[in-house]
Amino acid sequence: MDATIATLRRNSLDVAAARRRCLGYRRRILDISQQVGALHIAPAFSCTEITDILYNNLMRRETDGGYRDVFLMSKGHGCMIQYVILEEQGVLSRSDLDAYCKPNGRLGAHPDYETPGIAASTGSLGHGLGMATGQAYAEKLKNSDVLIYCVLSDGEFQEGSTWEAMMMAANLKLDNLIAFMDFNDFGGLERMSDGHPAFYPLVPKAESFGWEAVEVDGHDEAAMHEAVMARRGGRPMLLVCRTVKGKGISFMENVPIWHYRSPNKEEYIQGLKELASAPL
Ligand SMILES: Cc1ncc(C[n+]2csc(CCOP(=O)(O)OP(=O)(O)O)c2C)c(N)n1
Repeated sequence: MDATIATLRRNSLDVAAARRRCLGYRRRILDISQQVGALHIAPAFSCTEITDILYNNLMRRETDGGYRDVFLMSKGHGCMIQYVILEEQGVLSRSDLDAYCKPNGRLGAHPDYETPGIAASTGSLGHGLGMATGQAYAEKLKNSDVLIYCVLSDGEFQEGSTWEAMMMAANLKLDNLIAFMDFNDFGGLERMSDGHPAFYPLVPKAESFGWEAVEVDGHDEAAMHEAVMARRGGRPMLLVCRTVKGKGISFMENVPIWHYRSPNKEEYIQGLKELASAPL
């Protein structure tokens, strides 16, 4: 491997720092929600810790500060968390975020690959894992050690294309592909467990498709870190991350309308208060 490349795998995880960062990201998303009429808050809060651990711990960086590994947000409507992390890292600017979903702004409600820091255009659910599979295969063909990380929703497993990608990634033994399923049990406005009971159990199902699979708490970065570090390898890996849609603000948690609604002034202030008093 190229010796000039910093292959810093951050094996240690500062859990308190991660909690502080995630509270900050949630606050920033709430602030942005006051600039626009609708914003996918709950989907972003559901995968805040997942996205944080990927950007701030698991993905390796090059010496120039850019990422060596690739992040692909398949559940495109969760992109607010990606935007605020990219803002913190200086890849996107404050004015980019202030112009979110406004005329002439470059950030829309779903990620666009022409935006700095965004690897793929997503939002049409069910395509991200296929794109990640293709990208992981391309890296294999190049004999590179780049890892492809994909965050996808449980709702995306209603799409046949996700299962096709599961099968293909296993056929190709893509052990450089690690997928995090944001398993909040909501696929749109209904619970997956109500509408799709055949979806369960998830870990044996993924294993029967040839994946290494493990179920973890998707808001517990230490648990996710440990699971990835314990990866056996030789196959693609799926982390089934148990999450709460709208995590962090009591009146948003598991309440379907917060999939896309922006809080009014009172709700915004209440949300800020809850975040301010959240345990670190
Ligand atoms: C192919 C496709 N069908 C329908 C939609 C409309 N849609 C937007 S979000 C969503 C479901 C949200 O549930 P999930 O994907 O599980 O995400 P999360 O609960 O994490 O927000 C749907 C059906 C879409 N974006 N793409």
